[in-house]
Amino acid sequence: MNKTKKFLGLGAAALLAIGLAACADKDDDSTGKKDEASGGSTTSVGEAVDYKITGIDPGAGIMEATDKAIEEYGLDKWTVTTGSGAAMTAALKKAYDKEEPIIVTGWTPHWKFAKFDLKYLDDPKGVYGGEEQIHTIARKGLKEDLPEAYEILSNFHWTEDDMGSVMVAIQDGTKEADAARDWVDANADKISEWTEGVDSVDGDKINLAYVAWDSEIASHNVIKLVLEDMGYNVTLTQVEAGPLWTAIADGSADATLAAWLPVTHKTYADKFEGKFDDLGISMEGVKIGLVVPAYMDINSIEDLKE
Ligand code: PBE
Repeated sequence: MNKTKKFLGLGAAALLAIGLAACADKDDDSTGKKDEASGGSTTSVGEAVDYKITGIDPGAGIMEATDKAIEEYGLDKWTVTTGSGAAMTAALKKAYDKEEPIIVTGWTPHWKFAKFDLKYLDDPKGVYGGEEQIHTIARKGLKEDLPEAYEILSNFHWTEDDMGSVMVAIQDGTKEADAARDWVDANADKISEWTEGVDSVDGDKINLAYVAWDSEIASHNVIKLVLEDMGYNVTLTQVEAGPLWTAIADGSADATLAAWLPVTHKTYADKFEGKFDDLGISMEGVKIGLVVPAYMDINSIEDLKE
């Protein structure tokens, strides 16, 4: 089942309606690649976006994959800009509101699919992998030092709709902690599955590290509350992706919910092999790739060569 569609369908019907209404207004000519038959000058997608893919933070796995895509698809004129998840979505919104072409490094789950009508570019060479999974990883020794937290973190799993509802609430202006609290309060049954039979503790400290990607902001704020409700004193430490994996490997952070595998963070997982515990999968069927507004008339990464 197409997870993006599922997220749209179940997660944010009202937002989708707004998205579709906006979409119906789109002018077919504003595709970034003018129709040759219309007699106008032909602008390639590359020319229209100055041969730039709008990227995120340099340590993200999707940035490494995009460098590889540029090489493997022979996109010699192209570069990927660096920034952040927030800068990428701001650029996407700006272009979308003006129906201008833009190509971003994108991933699912993400609220942008609920707010904008977007599509992934096909990746026939499979550079971005297929279905990815989000793993929870911890430092060596956490199991012995904080066994209750280790068990809760191992049990933690949720769906794209769960994460989507937290992400959309944050995007709509709810404070991160409040959006997480609302979800936790509404999902006591799920949380009791993760905590069932686990003893509560008395203020033990745990340090969770994460990167400021919208998906990970949502998951870490939720698990923080779950662990706090079990008696933990939780610190969330925001870092870049490289330092995140290093912190787990050297033990300066206890755990993270931000490990995307098998492709996205393969370089980090290989580099630190044997230096972290994989506590399992919290979400299946996630995805990374190049994402464009649906009004652009390109469908494949190969179309960027033109
Ligand atoms: N992301 C979100 C991350 C993993 C989670 C896709 C931006 C990355 O590319 O490393």
